[in-house]
Amino acid sequence: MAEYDRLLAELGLDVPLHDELSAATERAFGRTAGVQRNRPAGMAYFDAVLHGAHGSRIAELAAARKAGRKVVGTFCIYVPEEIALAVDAIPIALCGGSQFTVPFAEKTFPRDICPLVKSTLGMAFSKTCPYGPILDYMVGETTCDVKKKTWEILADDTFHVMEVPQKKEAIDVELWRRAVAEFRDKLEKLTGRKVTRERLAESVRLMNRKRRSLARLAELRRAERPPISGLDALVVMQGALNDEPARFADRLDRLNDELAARVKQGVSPFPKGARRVVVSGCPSVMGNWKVHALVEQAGAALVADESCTGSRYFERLVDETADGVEEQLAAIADRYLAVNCSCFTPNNERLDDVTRIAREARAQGVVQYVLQYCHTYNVEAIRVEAALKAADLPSLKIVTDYSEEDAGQLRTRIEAFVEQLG
Ligand code: BJ8
Repeated sequence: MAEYDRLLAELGLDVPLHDELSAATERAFGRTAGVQRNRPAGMAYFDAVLHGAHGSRIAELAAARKAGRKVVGTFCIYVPEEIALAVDAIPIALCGGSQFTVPFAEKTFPRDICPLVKSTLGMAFSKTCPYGPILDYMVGETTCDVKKKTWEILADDTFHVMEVPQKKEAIDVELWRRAVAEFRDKLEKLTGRKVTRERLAESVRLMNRKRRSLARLAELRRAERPPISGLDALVVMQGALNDEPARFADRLDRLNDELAARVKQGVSPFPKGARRVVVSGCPSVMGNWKVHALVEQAGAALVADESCTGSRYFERLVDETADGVEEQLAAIADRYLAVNCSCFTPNNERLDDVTRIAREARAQGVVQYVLQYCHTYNVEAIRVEAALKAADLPSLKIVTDYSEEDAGQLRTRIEAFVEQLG
């Protein structure tokens, strides 16, 4: 990281504090993903994406800006990346997964809000986020209450808030389509470029290609002897939110080929007969490997993720046959509205997704992962548990933050859960 210290200092970061953040992240990685044995060789690239997120990727984005491209920060997978790419902007996810920066947010923000938001804000407040200084624009959304209210504090004329509806009725579809068209208008103004039919078709194909590669990874994880751990699959997913999409898809295709060969050879990081578990709920963004590690350290094989760092990001493609910008934008809007986030009501489709995904992966149980103070996933867990019970699938709800304080207690609960899976 030291090779990028000069760049980070030029960006106005507190470099010594940033070094402490990097060391804390390395320690978290070292006791989770880093300690695994028998990792696929292709993971080296995705480890490098993680380790380069505050170094090589920043240098790359800074160079792109110099060449005239705009960098657009996002906080939710509801923001359509295709539109940013169609005006040659670079969308980048900004959510924080490190406990290290949480106390910096707690100096001004309430302690009893979700750790993902606190970690993200804390990075900005402590001057350890290299993305803030290189962003041209930020895009929030009206999903959960904590995000909506946070945007009011951060918002200025380089910050746009997309209106994400609360329901999925005809009136909401109409509202969302208008929000997507408005987002297009904002980005055209920002970049001085027009969203054309050709550019949009190209970015739709690119993002669909990336989604197909991620879907293939999900399929490979369903093998009787999964060729990759759930922790490593999470590292890949976290990279998906940061890396350049075409390069990412290329490297993922190579990893998938390696995994397919491992399936044929029966090579797996798990012993035969390991219990199969799905994690469902809140996203686990870069820096956060806590629950995935605990589940696999308890001897289970994590075979799928129903989350925004899992199936919600890559399932369902944008219709590539839509013709003409307005029709293409509607196809994009429709694909994104099919993401089943707990901020929607009712959200029956997510109940179907969780049970379907668990069945497809032949899971024996589901761990519901709820970030502390995330009320929508926490309350929705009651319905998810009932739906899973009706499908004969046991589940365990974990409510936790990014700290290690409850790790011992969680370990005991997760081990007991895994043991009883038959
Ligand atoms: S589409 S899950 S990325 S909103 S964990 S900040 S919901 S209190 S991250 Fe999300 Fe978009 Fe939905 Fe996905 Fe709020 Fe919950 Fe915190 Fe969350």
